Amino acid sequence: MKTFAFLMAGFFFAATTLFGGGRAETPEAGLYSIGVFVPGVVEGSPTYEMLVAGVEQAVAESGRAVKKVVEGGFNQAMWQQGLTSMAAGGEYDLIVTSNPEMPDIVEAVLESFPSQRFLLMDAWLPGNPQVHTVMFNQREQAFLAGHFAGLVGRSDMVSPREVLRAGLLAGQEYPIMNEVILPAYRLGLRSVDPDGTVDFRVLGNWFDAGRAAELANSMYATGSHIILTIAGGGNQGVIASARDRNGYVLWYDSPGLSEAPGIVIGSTFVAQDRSTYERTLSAIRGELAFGEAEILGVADGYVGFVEDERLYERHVDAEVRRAMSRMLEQMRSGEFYLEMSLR
Ligand code: RBF
Repeated sequence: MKTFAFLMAGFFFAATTLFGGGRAETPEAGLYSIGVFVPGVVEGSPTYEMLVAGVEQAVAESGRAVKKVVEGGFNQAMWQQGLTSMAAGGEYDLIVTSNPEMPDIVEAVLESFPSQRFLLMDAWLPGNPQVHTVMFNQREQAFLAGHFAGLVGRSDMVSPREVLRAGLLAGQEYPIMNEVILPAYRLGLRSVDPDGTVDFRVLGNWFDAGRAAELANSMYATGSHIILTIAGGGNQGVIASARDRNGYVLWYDSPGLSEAPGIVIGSTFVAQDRSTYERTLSAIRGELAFGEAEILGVADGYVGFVEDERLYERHVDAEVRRAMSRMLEQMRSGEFYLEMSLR
């Protein structure tokens, strides 16, 4: 048996040498090659910063992978072309990307390059044998944000008000935003004040901090005590407005309290960095289950609310923190669960 294996190895060696079927003998030969396609730009977008960090960590730990990051820019009409040229080059064992619109684009690219493999974060595409997707339970995440907005609105941290009003600024409208994040944020707010309303505004892009500040000014002026901002680089405009208007800000995807201490007073998070790291490392090791679509939530430890930070203790009333802890505990234990249903 040993002899047979040895002979076979010898044959393949000869075959690749003679017929040139093997890869070129560059110093990188044998390394697992990863392309990261960022639909937007990395800087200022929490989910994309975590995406790149996760891949970097997996590459470093594996010791046998390389990665290249390609920024697709803000013109969404160009994304399919950008991703197609990455697949066409044939140099990537895996392409990693992230956002809920990517499945459609990836399926289109796969029609031309059916052997390309993809890891899609913050996305949902079950049953495609070339693709593994990871979606976070944004219903739970946005509910936590809304619940916190409600608790703050009923605390001594703001002037008393009859009916609560909380802002939500989105970079753009998309199904997960309109059908999951917005309603769940409202549900969370109404778990504290059944009459509470959400002032939902759309920036129209993921970068215009000046316009974001104008929208935030208007939201604070019309009674919102806090704004949940999911607007990429626009988030900085909301912080600037909050500083001027004495308002509060809620951060969404990455722990954000240090973005503006005392102004960003609450932050949900998704472990996009950790989950990207784990899945990328599995892919490098040949262990990732392609064809599978995961949904990760609070009970799994991949969605949460930042509690363990000095800034949180310093700037948020103890009563609010206690109520928030109780809610989180119920969600972690599975006693309270919000389903993330998807098309
Ligand atoms: N989030 C960002 O922080 N920056 C972006 O540039 C960005 N671009 C997006 C583009 C599209 C088409 C969609 C659907 C979402 C985008 N998001 C962006 C939102 C992000 O993927 C995620 O849904 C939110 O961060 C909420 O978790």
